[in-house]
Amino acid sequence: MVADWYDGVTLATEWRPAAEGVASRYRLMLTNDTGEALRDFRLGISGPARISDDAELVGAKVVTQLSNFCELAPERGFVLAPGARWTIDVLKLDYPIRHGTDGAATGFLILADGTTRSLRTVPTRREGSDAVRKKGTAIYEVPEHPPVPVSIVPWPQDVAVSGRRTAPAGLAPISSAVGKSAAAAFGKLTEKLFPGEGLVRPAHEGGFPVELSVGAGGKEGYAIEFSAERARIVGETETGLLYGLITLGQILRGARLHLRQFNFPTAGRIEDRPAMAWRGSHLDVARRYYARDEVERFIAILAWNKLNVLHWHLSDDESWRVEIDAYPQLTGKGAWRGYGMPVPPLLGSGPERTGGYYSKADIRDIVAFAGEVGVDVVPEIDMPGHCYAMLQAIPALRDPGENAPYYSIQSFPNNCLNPAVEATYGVVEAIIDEMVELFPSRYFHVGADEVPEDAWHSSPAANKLRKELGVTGAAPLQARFLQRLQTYLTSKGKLTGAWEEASHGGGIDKANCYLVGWKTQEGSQQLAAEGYDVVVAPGQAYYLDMANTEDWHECGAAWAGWSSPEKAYAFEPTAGWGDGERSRLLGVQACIWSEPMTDRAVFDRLVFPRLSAIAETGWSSNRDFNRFKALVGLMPNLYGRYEGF
Ligand code: TNX
Repeated sequence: MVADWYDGVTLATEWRPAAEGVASRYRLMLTNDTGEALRDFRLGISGPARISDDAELVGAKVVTQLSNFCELAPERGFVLAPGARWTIDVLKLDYPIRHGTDGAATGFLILADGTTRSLRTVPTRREGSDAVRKKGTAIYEVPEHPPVPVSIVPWPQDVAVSGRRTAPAGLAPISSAVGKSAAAAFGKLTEKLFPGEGLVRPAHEGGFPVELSVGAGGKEGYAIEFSAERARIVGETETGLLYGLITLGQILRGARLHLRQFNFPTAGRIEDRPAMAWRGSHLDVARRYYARDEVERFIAILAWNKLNVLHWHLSDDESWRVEIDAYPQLTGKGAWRGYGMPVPPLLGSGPERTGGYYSKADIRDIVAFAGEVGVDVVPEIDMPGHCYAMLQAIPALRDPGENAPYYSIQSFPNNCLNPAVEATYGVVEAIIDEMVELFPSRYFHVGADEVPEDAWHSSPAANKLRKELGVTGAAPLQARFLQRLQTYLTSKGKLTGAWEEASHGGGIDKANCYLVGWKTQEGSQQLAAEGYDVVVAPGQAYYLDMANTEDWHECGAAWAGWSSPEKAYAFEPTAGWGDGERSRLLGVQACIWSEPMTDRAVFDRLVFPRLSAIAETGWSSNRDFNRFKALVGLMPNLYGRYEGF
């Protein structure tokens, strides 16, 4: 009989930080309350913290390890008696645990016959602290006396409104040929974001008439004129008109939900246009899979923040997420993780097969919806680094002569496409061919980040190429690889996007690319000085996987520090840049890396309201945190999880 393992066996983990004279210690405790003795088993864990194979362990030994997946075995013949506890002390981790979400999120038993049993795994505790992990978006209460009469995020360029009327029940956009798609897009947006609120309603249900008309405004600008009986939005494009409707929708929600604090104006004007052209958010769907519905709601949230780019991180070491007809194994093997599978459980995924991918039909729908709401979807296939899942799916792309490992920063062995293996180009070009059919964006992002310095060091093919080129190390080979990809993408009419490391080892053609600066603000400035078009997204301020504060009980990562909403808001993307450098700025972007998002409430805590803080930097020429704080509580989050719920 199989005991009720899930309830009966518990994995608890505890972190003791290093202090004077005391080394750090990561302790794993497995308790058996099944009433049966457990024997012949091993423990599997996954969660961001990594136990390296050279870690000093007391109470267990490492059987296998891959990045943050680890299989631990007790001594031979070990029996965990009913009521007993097995304690494992790990005395060396690759990096200290700074927040609870760094610890093991999933534990499971591996039995002698190779089958697995999930365990109850309790959140990692810090020794001496019983603080409960914070989850859900922090609450931003609307103050009794907000500093502005209308609720709009990001704040417009010029607000000169007056008068006050009871908030109308809903908006009734009146579109002729003009504004038809803006009105339809606004309907879809409000349905997704605020179902049941009836923000759009026809005249016979009391909808407030909103005329949509053509006029100057630029690509995304608009003006709204208020009168007691109607509002008129003037825009040059459907996106401008949609942005006008969004502004009006925000004003309406504020006035309706907080009638004492906010107004619905009866006179005056709002004039608005964005400060920056590129206002993006990156979303890593490789570390964690987000279903189509989640991605679409996320896109709707971007639009509600007047963000206009989704940088969609579709592949990484941990998975491959795009259906490619020519290589079905990419998703067949690469989209899934599980015990005994080509990609093991990672980052808290359990022993069971989990994952998913976007079919071509899904992608077409997502991209079409994004287009309707003014969001350009820039796909990213991360190459040549971060390719463990891809190489597990297509092992023929490895150099068969390569006989020694190198490790990525996340500790994946030999995870880079090899620039000296000619077959690589055929595969990558076939992938690009299929993807350019799906993504109409002018841009295609090819990754280029975090290739280890010693990548391909034991590959005879790579060493031969190095010799021919008279170069050493990985960077020049990576640059060559990227240059070939860029030439191919250019032939397809695409501009190449990449992370900042694409500038290393000789770089790529500056005329047909943009780079995302992620390490530091000065690094972005340097790229601009070198003549690259730049999107600024430094880890210290714009990485929404970093925790909101230093506190243990805040969720999130810590390698780039922490960033409160206020800090993200206050960040000046081009502080200290000269005019020439500024002319290279495309804009700003939030980066949502998913390693810590073991739980959707963690997502809501990490992403909101910082996403809106970055949106306001991208849009507004007039920033004020006090105003932002008073208004941002009205902005939607992805899962409806708020602190305390
Ligand atoms: C660095 S930023 C990475 C990602 C990680 C991220 C976590 C970048 C281009 N590479 O692979 O997910 O840090 O913050």
